[in-house]
Formats: sequence, C-alpha cells, structure tokens
Amino acid sequence: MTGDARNAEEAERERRLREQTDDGEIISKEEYTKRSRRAFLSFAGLGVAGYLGFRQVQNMEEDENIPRILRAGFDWNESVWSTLERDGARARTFSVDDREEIRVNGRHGLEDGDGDFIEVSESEAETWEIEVTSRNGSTLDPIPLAAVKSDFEVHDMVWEHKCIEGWSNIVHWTGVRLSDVLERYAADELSAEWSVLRTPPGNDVRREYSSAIENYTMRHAQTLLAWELNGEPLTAGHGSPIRLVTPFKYGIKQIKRVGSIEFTDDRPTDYWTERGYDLHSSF
Ligand SMILES: Nc1nc2c(c(=O)[nH]1)N[C@H]1C(S)=C(S)[C@@H](COP(=O)(O)O)O[C@H]1N2
Ligand SMILES: [Mo]
Repeated sequence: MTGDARNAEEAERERRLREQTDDGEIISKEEYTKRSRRAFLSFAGLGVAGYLGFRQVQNMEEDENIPRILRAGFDWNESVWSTLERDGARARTFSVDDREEIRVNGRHGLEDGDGDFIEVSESEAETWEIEVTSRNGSTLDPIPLAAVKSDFEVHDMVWEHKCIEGWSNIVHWTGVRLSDVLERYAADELSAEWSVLRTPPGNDVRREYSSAIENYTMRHAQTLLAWELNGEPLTAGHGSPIRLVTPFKYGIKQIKRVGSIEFTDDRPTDYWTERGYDLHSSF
C-alpha cells in the first residue's frame, strides 16, 4: 500500500469513528459538569476512606470490613442515581485522539491458582459462548462470540473510565450493543429488572467475578460487549475475549471476560455488592 492510500484509509477510519462517537454527545455540558461534580464528591468521600485503608480493603479479597464512610457514600450515591436513570441520557464521549493508556486493574476471575492470567487462545475465542439463564431458571441457547462479532452493528465509543480508587482514563472501546445481542438471543428477558454477568467458572470459586446491572444499563445504547480496547484486541488482563463496558458506572461493574449472563427480577448481589459496595455503583 502506498503512503497516500494508507493515510486515506486512516483518515476514513478517523472520520467514521468521529461520526459514531459524536452520537453520544446528547447530554448538555451543564449536565455533564453536574454529574462530574457529583462523581467528584463521591471520590472525595472515597479519598477520606483511603486514609482509613480503602486500598488495603480493595486488595484483600476476604476482608468485608469496609469503612462505614464508604457505605454511607454509596447509599447516598444510589439514591441520587435512582432519579437519574430514568432520563435516557447518553454519557459524554470524546474523540479517539483523546484516548489514553489504561492499566490492568482487577484480576478476579482471570487468573489461575498461581496468580497468572489465564490466556484465551484464538481457537478458544472462536468457540467462546456466553451461557444464558432466563428469569425462570431455564437455560437458553448460548450466545456465540463469533456471532457477536459478525452479526451486529459495531460501535466505537470513547469515554472516561472511572475507577472507585480515584483514577480515570479516557478509553476507546470497540464492540456491539448488549441490547442488540439480547434482542436476538434473549428477547423475552429484556424486561428483566436485573442481569448478572459472570466470569466463566474456574477451579477456585472464590476467584469468580460477577457484575449485576439494572434494566436501564442493560438496555442503554452505550452499554457494549467489547472486544477491542484502544484499537487493539483485549489482552487477558483487560478481559479477553469479551467484556462489558458502560459509561455511567464505575470500573467495578465493567466485568472482564464474560462467561455467562443470568436474568432476574429480584434484587441480586454480585462480587463487590457482597463486599459492601452499592449495587448500582453509578455516578
Ligand atoms: N473479571 C474482572 N473484571 C473486572 C475486575 C476484576 O477484578 N475482574 N475489576 C474491575 C475494575 S475495579 C476496574 S477499574 C476495571 C479495570 O479494567 P482494566 O483492567 O481493563 O483497566 O475492570 C473491572 N472488571
Ligand atoms: Mo476499579
């Protein structure tokens, strides 16, 4: 390929990305600022928690002794969110030029007994399936990853990923809408109050990770099953071969390596909710 052709191709991809990411700019700047301030206030609470050993708590899987201040913060956050989640807003998106590196953070459900990441080979990825359980407990047809990648409209979205530890990065995700996939594979479950996504079962059950999301997020236009991060296929640490991403929730909800999805109308728990965090973890 000549340099000109390559430049033209890159320019075309940029243009396409801008077009797609532009459709996220639906909330006003004032609203975004308001939400950021709210998120910042939550962070401020967490900062205090940091002095009380928050980081330590994060790293200690078995410790459920979450500082009281953190719980209070999340309860408050949850009541704020319940008014927000009905307004149909989109998160602010950015240009791909703004994207940043992001660390690997959180290894639950991704490692073997020695603490090494379990790699997913190309052939395993080709036959990867997401198991589906309906509200009445029946097993539905699994969702083949191959179909996820080939049969639905692919979206590129760039937004700010926020971790409850207090850091954030602007990252670019490539994937398909969870709601598009569910419309085909679990249409009757789209009205479920909750869905719980889990990493595939491993040898050590304690290491399994899970993330529960409410109906609003499950159907949100910016909730994606993603297989690329910043234009590269996901590594094992970032959740290969497929992960969930959604812009109004903290990182703890962005489950890496999705192995199953279960629907329920009852208020569920998930990995971090069982350790004292707010079930919504939205900002
Ligand atoms: N399976 C799994 N997914 C996970 C986690 C984890 O420990 N295990 N940690 C979460 C947290 S706290 C964050 S901030 C993001 C980080 O994503 P990254 O490692 O791709 O930066 O993944 C989330 N998803
Ligand atoms: Mo996080």
